[in-house]
Amino acid sequence: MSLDCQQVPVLAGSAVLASLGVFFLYAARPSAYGKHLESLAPAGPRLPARAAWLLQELPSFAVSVGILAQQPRAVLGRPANVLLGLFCAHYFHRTFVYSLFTRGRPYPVFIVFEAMAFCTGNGFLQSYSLIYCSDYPVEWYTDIRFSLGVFLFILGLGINIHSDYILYQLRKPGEIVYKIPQGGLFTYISGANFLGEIVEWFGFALATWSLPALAFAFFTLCFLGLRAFHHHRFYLKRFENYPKSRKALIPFIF
Ligand code: NDX
Repeated sequence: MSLDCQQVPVLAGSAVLASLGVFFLYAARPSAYGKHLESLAPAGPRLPARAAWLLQELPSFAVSVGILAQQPRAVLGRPANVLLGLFCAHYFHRTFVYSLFTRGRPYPVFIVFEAMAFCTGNGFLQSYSLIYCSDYPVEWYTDIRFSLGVFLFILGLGINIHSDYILYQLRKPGEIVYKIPQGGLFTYISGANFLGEIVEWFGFALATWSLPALAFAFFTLCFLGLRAFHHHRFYLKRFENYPKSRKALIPFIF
């Protein structure tokens, strides 16, 4: 544990993150964007989806890269920096690649502001706790938690990107209609991209063995698990021919 580490804010931030997840489950309503926009937020200013995703995700990337860039070159290979590098890589993709390609419908401005606040806080919490509060031995690279965690992180990232690509291909440029996703994990579940993201962040929590990372994985499970459930319900209502064997989030189970 580094002497500069302030434990109380790290614990408080983790508790807030986990509580936000519980709050979403308790409220049992998905956030009002995408498929659930019209039913939950019928009016209000909107931004094109590409600009909205770029703006709202950018703070996670900027904060983590900013903190990583301050590290002396000589210690860039230490486990904490490599793990923070994984976080940066995810948000590089989400900020600059996903947002460039999305064909989502216009996005509520108030959600962009809330998400920017969330991404700033979470980006800082994860980066600060890794860089200033963790003390991994060099042997961490051969620890089973690191290997399995990084494996799950990469597997989840792959599933997430592949599934988002399937969704992206359902629409022609300018279209905002909904179609039945086919292929990949969508054969079994409606929330294939969400399952990928959940696996990814639990992998990160395992590889970092840190409380803030576990709190973020738990938040992701609650937020996206709920969203998968509502997406599934949306599909069953909208499409009479929706595959009956398809589940919401966990193949063959739920
Ligand atoms: N962004 C994570 N409020 C969120 C934004 C909203 O990255 O606390 C959480 C994230 C934020 C949220 C974020 C944090 C909590 C906030 C919330 C707002 C309020 C909330 C701040 C930061 C909050 C207070 C403080 C008040 C309590 O038109 P469209 O958009 O539906 O089109 C979609 C299209 N598509 C289809 N096209 C044709 N046919 C179909 N059948 C289609 N189905 C979908 O595909 C989209 O263009 C695209 C993907 O849509 P969808 O709905 O499957 O995914 P989406 O939810 O948009 O997420 C996109 C990706 C995905 O990979 C997902 O895993 C990841 O982002 N994500 C998303 C949300 C959070 C998150 C990851 C995480 O928690 N790790």
